[in-house]
Amino acid sequence: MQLGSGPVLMGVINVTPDSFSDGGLYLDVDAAVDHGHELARDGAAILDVGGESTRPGADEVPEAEEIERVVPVVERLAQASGPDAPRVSIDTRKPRVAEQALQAGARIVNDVSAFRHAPEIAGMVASAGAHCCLMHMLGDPRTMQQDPRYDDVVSDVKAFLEARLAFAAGEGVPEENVWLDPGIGFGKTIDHNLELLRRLDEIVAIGRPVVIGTSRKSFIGKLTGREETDRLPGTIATNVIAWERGARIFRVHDVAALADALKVAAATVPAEWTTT
Ligand code: HH2
Repeated sequence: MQLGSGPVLMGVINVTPDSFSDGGLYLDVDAAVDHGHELARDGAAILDVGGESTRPGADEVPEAEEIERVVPVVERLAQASGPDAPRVSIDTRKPRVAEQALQAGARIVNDVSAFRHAPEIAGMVASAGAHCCLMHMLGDPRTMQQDPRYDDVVSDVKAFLEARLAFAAGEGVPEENVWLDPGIGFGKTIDHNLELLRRLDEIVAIGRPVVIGTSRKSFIGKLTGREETDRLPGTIATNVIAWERGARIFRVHDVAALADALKVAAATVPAEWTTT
């Protein structure tokens, strides 16, 4: 997928009953597909479909249930054609979900475990000629917010992402098909999240496109005192800063607002480096 030099919006479609900010809204296939079309009209180049919440403390969803939730949605969203049709991404850690979503037309696997949960997904991505997003997470969603500690959060996350990039490449995924994500909120305190945003250029220096996901997250709630759906101003601030620090792909719920904000940010501070 050619990224070009501007910001790329990845719209979130949670086909779950329990996601932290929109759980239950898009559990029905038609509602999820309609929402995907709306996000695409608002400017999303990527639609990220997920069937398991990764909020702190969330329980795992059985593989068969996750497949039932997401595959019909992926299939319908992937039918859109034409040069401006959005690419569908599958947000999963599970091999059969990834496999069936790729068969149904997903072109990106967004794995919050960076292929640690199921290393065989790397080979599936390689054979499908798909892209992947590899994200940093300390532990797993059940335990990740229990006293997370790092020597230096940015250096530790950077070393992890370099190692996972090397793993993916070793399994046959071309490096140019790998995107990296520091995993804001995944086993991190407020200070860890802020430090990662402040020093995001160090993660960008790995040389792969960086995905950033701050949308509506709890550190914004803690800083502003706002509930999940009132965190748009904080979401905009963090994404604009991430753009200025070199992030290229922005995983957000509120695509229309972020498209405007990032358009203005990119006109003010153009990307310093481009990669595909
Ligand atoms: N955040 C969430 C889920 N998937 N993937 C990437 N690459 N980066 C992220 O920051 C990221 C992600 C959590 O947000 P959401 O999907 O809205 O919530 P939930 O996990 O409760 O469904």
